[in-house]
Amino acid sequence: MGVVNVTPDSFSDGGAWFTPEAATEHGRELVAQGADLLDVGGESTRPGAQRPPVAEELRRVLPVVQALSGLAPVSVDTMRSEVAAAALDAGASLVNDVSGGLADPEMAALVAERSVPFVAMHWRGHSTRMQSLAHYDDVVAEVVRELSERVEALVTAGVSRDAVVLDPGFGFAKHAEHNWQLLRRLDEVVALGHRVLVGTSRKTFLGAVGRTRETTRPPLERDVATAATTVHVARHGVWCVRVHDVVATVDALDVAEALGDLTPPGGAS
Ligand code: HH2
Repeated sequence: MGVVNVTPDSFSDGGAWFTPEAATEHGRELVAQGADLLDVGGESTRPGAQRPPVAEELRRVLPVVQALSGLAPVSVDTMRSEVAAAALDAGASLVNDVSGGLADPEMAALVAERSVPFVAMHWRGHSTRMQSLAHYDDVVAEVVRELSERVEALVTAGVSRDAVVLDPGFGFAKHAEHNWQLLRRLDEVVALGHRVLVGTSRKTFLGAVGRTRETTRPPLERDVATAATTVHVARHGVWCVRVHDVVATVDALDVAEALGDLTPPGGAS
Protein backbone atom coordinates (compact mmCIF):
# COMPACT_ATOMS: atom_id res chain seq x y z
CA MET A 1 0.00 0.00 0.00
CA GLY A 2 1.58 3.25 -1.17
CA VAL A 3 0.89 6.39 0.86
CA VAL A 4 -0.57 9.43 -0.90
CA ASN A 5 -0.74 12.20 1.69
CA VAL A 6 -2.72 15.19 0.39
CA THR A 7 -1.77 17.28 3.42
CA PRO A 8 0.37 20.33 4.16
CA ASP A 9 1.62 18.90 7.46
CA SER A 10 2.29 15.13 7.31
CA PHE A 11 5.37 14.29 9.32
CA SER A 12 7.55 12.97 6.50
CA ASP A 13 6.16 14.39 3.26
CA GLY A 14 3.84 17.22 4.33
CA GLY A 15 3.22 19.63 1.45
CA ALA A 16 5.08 17.52 -1.11
CA TRP A 17 1.88 16.34 -2.86
CA PHE A 18 -0.59 18.94 -1.67
CA THR A 19 -2.19 19.89 -5.02
CA PRO A 20 -4.54 17.31 -6.60
CA GLU A 21 -2.24 17.18 -9.63
CA ALA A 22 0.91 16.50 -7.59
CA ALA A 23 -0.86 13.88 -5.44
CA THR A 24 -2.29 12.14 -8.48
CA GLU A 25 1.09 12.09 -10.21
CA HIS A 26 2.67 10.69 -7.05
CA GLY A 27 0.02 7.93 -6.89
CA ARG A 28 0.68 7.03 -10.53
CA GLU A 29 4.40 6.79 -9.78
CA LEU A 30 3.79 4.50 -6.79
CA VAL A 31 1.69 2.16 -8.94
CA ALA A 32 4.40 2.12 -11.62
CA GLN A 33 6.86 1.17 -8.85
CA GLY A 34 4.70 -1.79 -7.79
CA ALA A 35 2.10 -0.60 -5.27
CA ASP A 36 -1.01 -2.84 -5.29
CA LEU A 37 -3.13 -0.32 -3.39
CA LEU A 38 -3.00 3.45 -2.80
CA ASP A 39 -3.95 5.03 0.52
CA VAL A 40 -5.21 8.58 0.01
CA GLY A 41 -5.46 10.76 3.13
CA GLY A 42 -6.26 14.40 3.80
CA GLU A 43 -5.56 14.61 7.54
CA SER A 44 -2.19 14.30 9.21
CA THR A 45 -2.23 12.13 12.32
CA ARG A 46 1.32 12.92 13.47
CA PRO A 47 1.57 13.59 17.22
CA GLY A 48 0.17 17.05 17.99
CA ALA A 49 -1.56 17.56 14.59
CA GLN A 50 -4.69 19.74 14.45
CA ARG A 51 -7.68 18.37 12.52
CA PRO A 52 -8.73 20.06 9.25
CA PRO A 53 -12.41 21.02 8.86
CA VAL A 54 -14.44 18.30 7.11
CA ALA A 55 -14.99 20.47 4.00
CA GLU A 56 -11.24 20.91 3.67
CA GLU A 57 -10.59 17.17 4.06
CA LEU A 58 -13.17 16.47 1.33
CA ARG A 59 -11.60 19.11 -0.93
CA ARG A 60 -8.19 17.46 -0.50
CA VAL A 61 -9.05 13.81 -1.05
CA LEU A 62 -11.96 13.59 -3.49
CA PRO A 63 -10.27 14.72 -6.73
CA VAL A 64 -7.30 12.46 -5.98
CA VAL A 65 -9.45 9.42 -5.19
CA GLN A 66 -11.41 10.04 -8.36
CA ALA A 67 -8.28 10.34 -10.52
CA LEU A 68 -6.45 7.34 -9.04
CA SER A 69 -9.26 4.82 -8.61
CA GLY A 70 -9.22 4.07 -12.35
CA LEU A 71 -5.59 3.09 -11.99
CA ALA A 72 -5.41 0.95 -8.85
CA PRO A 73 -7.57 0.03 -5.86
CA VAL A 74 -7.73 3.06 -3.56
CA SER A 75 -8.28 3.20 0.17
CA VAL A 76 -9.31 6.38 1.91
CA ASP A 77 -7.42 7.19 5.11
CA THR A 78 -10.01 9.00 7.21
CA MET A 79 -11.67 8.99 10.62
CA ARG A 80 -14.82 10.68 9.27
CA SER A 81 -17.78 8.71 7.88
CA GLU A 82 -18.79 11.64 5.70
CA VAL A 83 -15.38 11.65 4.02
CA ALA A 84 -15.37 7.85 3.73
CA ALA A 85 -18.84 7.87 2.10
CA ALA A 86 -17.87 10.53 -0.43
CA ALA A 87 -14.59 8.76 -1.21
CA LEU A 88 -16.39 5.44 -1.77
CA ASP A 89 -18.78 7.27 -4.12
CA ALA A 90 -15.72 8.69 -5.92
CA GLY A 91 -14.24 5.20 -6.49
CA ALA A 92 -12.42 4.14 -3.31
CA SER A 93 -12.86 0.47 -2.42
CA LEU A 94 -11.54 0.29 1.16
CA VAL A 95 -11.71 2.47 4.27
CA ASN A 96 -8.61 2.90 6.44
CA ASP A 97 -9.59 4.45 9.78
CA VAL A 98 -6.73 4.99 12.23
CA SER A 99 -9.32 5.21 15.02
CA GLY A 100 -10.92 1.86 14.06
CA GLY A 101 -14.33 3.53 14.10
CA LEU A 102 -13.93 5.12 17.53
CA ALA A 103 -13.61 8.75 16.36
CA ASP A 104 -16.92 8.82 14.48
CA PRO A 105 -19.91 6.82 15.80
CA GLU A 106 -21.38 6.71 12.26
CA MET A 107 -18.37 4.98 10.69
CA ALA A 108 -19.30 1.36 11.53
CA ALA A 109 -22.82 1.71 10.07
CA LEU A 110 -21.42 3.20 6.87
CA VAL A 111 -18.89 0.38 6.41
CA ALA A 112 -21.61 -2.19 7.13
CA GLU A 113 -23.98 -0.62 4.59
CA ARG A 114 -21.32 -0.39 1.86
CA SER A 115 -19.83 -3.87 2.54
CA VAL A 116 -16.23 -2.71 2.00
CA PRO A 117 -13.05 -3.85 3.74
CA PHE A 118 -12.27 -1.75 6.81
CA VAL A 119 -8.84 -1.26 8.37
CA ALA A 120 -9.34 -0.91 12.12
CA MET A 121 -6.18 0.41 13.75
CA HIS A 122 -5.38 0.33 17.46
CA TRP A 123 -6.06 3.88 18.71
CA ARG A 124 -6.57 5.50 22.07
CA GLY A 125 -7.21 9.16 21.22
CA HIS A 126 -6.64 12.02 18.82
CA SER A 127 -3.14 13.18 17.88
CA THR A 128 -3.16 16.17 20.22
CA ARG A 129 -3.17 13.87 23.26
CA MET A 130 -2.31 10.36 22.08
CA GLN A 131 1.23 10.17 23.46
CA SER A 132 -0.12 10.90 26.95
CA LEU A 133 -2.19 7.68 26.59
CA ALA A 134 0.85 5.44 25.98
CA HIS A 135 0.62 3.56 29.28
CA TYR A 136 0.67 -0.24 29.23
CA ASP A 137 1.54 -3.11 31.58
CA ASP A 138 1.84 -5.47 28.60
CA VAL A 139 1.47 -3.53 25.35
CA VAL A 140 0.93 -6.56 23.13
CA ALA A 141 -1.73 -8.14 25.35
CA GLU A 142 -3.53 -4.79 25.69
CA VAL A 143 -3.42 -4.01 21.96
CA VAL A 144 -4.74 -7.51 21.19
CA ARG A 145 -7.54 -7.10 23.75
CA GLU A 146 -8.53 -3.62 22.56
CA LEU A 147 -8.47 -4.73 18.89
CA SER A 148 -10.67 -7.73 19.76
CA GLU A 149 -13.14 -5.42 21.50
CA ARG A 150 -13.17 -3.22 18.38
CA VAL A 151 -13.91 -6.24 16.17
CA GLU A 152 -16.86 -7.24 18.37
CA ALA A 153 -18.26 -3.69 18.33
CA LEU A 154 -17.93 -3.49 14.54
CA VAL A 155 -19.56 -6.89 14.05
CA THR A 156 -22.41 -5.87 16.37
CA ALA A 157 -22.89 -2.78 14.19
CA GLY A 158 -23.30 -5.02 11.14
CA VAL A 159 -19.76 -5.11 9.70
CA SER A 160 -18.79 -8.51 8.33
CA ARG A 161 -16.02 -10.12 10.40
CA ASP A 162 -14.08 -10.96 7.21
CA ALA A 163 -14.14 -7.30 6.18
CA VAL A 164 -12.12 -6.21 9.21
CA VAL A 165 -8.37 -5.79 8.69
CA LEU A 166 -6.44 -5.19 11.93
CA ASP A 167 -3.50 -2.85 12.48
CA PRO A 168 -1.56 -2.60 15.79
CA GLY A 169 -1.09 1.17 15.23
CA PHE A 170 2.68 1.72 15.32
CA GLY A 171 3.46 5.13 16.82
CA PHE A 172 -0.12 5.82 17.91
CA ALA A 173 -0.17 6.09 21.70
CA LYS A 174 3.06 4.05 21.65
CA HIS A 175 6.59 4.84 22.73
CA ALA A 176 9.58 3.28 20.94
CA GLU A 177 9.77 0.21 23.19
CA HIS A 178 6.03 -0.43 22.71
CA ASN A 179 6.55 -0.48 18.93
CA TRP A 180 9.47 -2.92 19.22
CA GLN A 181 7.46 -5.22 21.50
CA LEU A 182 4.63 -5.23 18.96
CA LEU A 183 7.03 -6.10 16.14
CA ARG A 184 8.69 -8.86 18.18
CA ARG A 185 5.35 -10.39 19.18
CA LEU A 186 3.39 -9.66 16.00
CA ASP A 187 2.31 -13.31 15.88
CA GLU A 188 -0.10 -12.55 18.74
CA VAL A 189 -1.89 -9.97 16.56
CA VAL A 190 -1.86 -12.26 13.50
CA ALA A 191 -3.31 -15.05 15.68
CA LEU A 192 -6.56 -13.06 15.95
CA GLY A 193 -7.26 -14.54 12.49
CA HIS A 194 -7.82 -11.30 10.59
CA ARG A 195 -5.81 -9.83 7.77
CA VAL A 196 -3.16 -7.58 9.36
CA LEU A 197 -1.83 -4.29 8.03
CA VAL A 198 1.38 -2.76 9.38
CA GLY A 199 2.37 0.91 9.12
CA THR A 200 5.91 1.43 10.41
CA SER A 201 7.00 3.59 7.48
CA ARG A 202 9.39 6.41 8.51
CA LYS A 203 8.11 6.43 12.09
CA THR A 204 10.09 8.04 14.91
CA PHE A 205 11.24 4.79 16.52
CA LEU A 206 12.99 3.87 13.24
CA GLY A 207 14.77 7.22 13.26
CA ALA A 208 16.10 6.51 16.72
CA VAL A 209 17.20 2.87 16.44
CA GLY A 210 20.95 2.52 16.90
CA ARG A 211 21.41 6.31 17.14
CA THR A 212 21.76 8.93 19.84
CA ARG A 213 19.35 11.85 20.24
CA GLU A 214 21.80 14.03 18.26
CA THR A 215 22.20 11.60 15.35
CA THR A 216 18.62 10.38 14.97
CA ARG A 217 17.66 9.87 11.29
CA PRO A 218 15.27 12.46 9.82
CA PRO A 219 12.04 10.97 8.33
CA LEU A 220 13.28 10.89 4.73
CA GLU A 221 16.28 8.79 5.81
CA ARG A 222 14.21 6.03 7.44
CA ASP A 223 13.32 3.99 4.34
CA VAL A 224 16.08 1.41 4.78
CA ALA A 225 15.03 0.81 8.39
CA THR A 226 11.42 0.62 7.21
CA ALA A 227 12.35 -2.00 4.62
CA ALA A 228 14.05 -4.06 7.34
CA THR A 229 10.76 -4.11 9.27
CA THR A 230 8.95 -5.10 6.05
CA VAL A 231 11.09 -8.24 5.70
CA HIS A 232 10.29 -9.10 9.32
CA VAL A 233 6.53 -8.59 9.13
CA ALA A 234 6.22 -10.32 5.75
CA ARG A 235 7.67 -13.41 7.41
CA HIS A 236 5.04 -13.25 10.14
CA GLY A 237 1.90 -13.46 8.02
CA VAL A 238 1.11 -9.78 7.52
CA TRP A 239 -1.27 -9.04 4.62
CA CYS A 240 -0.21 -5.49 3.79
CA VAL A 241 2.43 -2.88 4.57
CA ARG A 242 1.57 0.82 4.33
CA VAL A 243 4.70 2.59 3.04
CA HIS A 244 6.02 5.79 1.54
CA ASP A 245 8.88 4.15 -0.41
CA VAL A 246 7.44 1.47 -2.69
CA VAL A 247 10.73 0.73 -4.50
CA ALA A 248 12.52 -0.26 -1.29
CA THR A 249 9.46 -2.22 -0.16
CA VAL A 250 9.27 -4.29 -3.33
CA ASP A 251 12.99 -5.12 -2.93
CA ALA A 252 12.44 -6.05 0.72
CA LEU A 253 9.49 -8.29 -0.18
CA ASP A 254 11.57 -9.97 -2.90
CA VAL A 255 14.19 -10.75 -0.24
CA ALA A 256 11.56 -12.08 2.15
CA GLU A 257 10.16 -14.27 -0.60
CA ALA A 258 13.62 -15.53 -1.60
CA LEU A 259 14.21 -16.54 2.00
CA GLY A 260 11.52 -19.02 1.21
CA ASP A 261 9.39 -19.35 4.29
CA LEU A 262 6.77 -16.66 3.97
CA THR A 263 3.77 -17.45 6.14
CA PRO A 264 0.53 -17.02 4.22
CA PRO A 265 -1.35 -13.92 5.41
CA GLY A 266 -3.79 -14.63 8.25
CA GLY A 267 -7.56 -14.32 7.87
CA ALA A 268 -9.53 -14.06 4.63
CA SER A 269 -7.70 -13.09 1.45
N1 HH2 B 1 -0.01 5.73 9.99
C1 HH2 B 1 -0.23 6.97 9.52
C2 HH2 B 1 -1.40 7.27 8.81
N2 HH2 B 1 -2.32 6.31 8.54
N3 HH2 B 1 -3.02 4.08 8.71
C3 HH2 B 1 -2.83 2.83 9.17
N4 HH2 B 1 -3.74 1.87 8.94
N5 HH2 B 1 -1.72 2.49 9.90
C4 HH2 B 1 -0.75 3.41 10.19
O1 HH2 B 1 0.24 3.05 10.87
C5 HH2 B 1 -0.93 4.75 9.73
C6 HH2 B 1 -2.11 5.05 8.97
C7 HH2 B 1 0.77 8.04 9.79
O2 HH2 B 1 1.70 8.16 8.76
P1 HH2 B 1 1.73 9.27 7.60
O3 HH2 B 1 0.52 9.17 6.73
O4 HH2 B 1 3.00 9.18 6.89
O5 HH2 B 1 1.76 10.64 8.36
P2 HH2 B 1 0.66 11.71 8.71
O6 HH2 B 1 -0.35 11.05 9.59
O7 HH2 B 1 1.45 12.79 9.39
O8 HH2 B 1 0.02 12.16 7.42
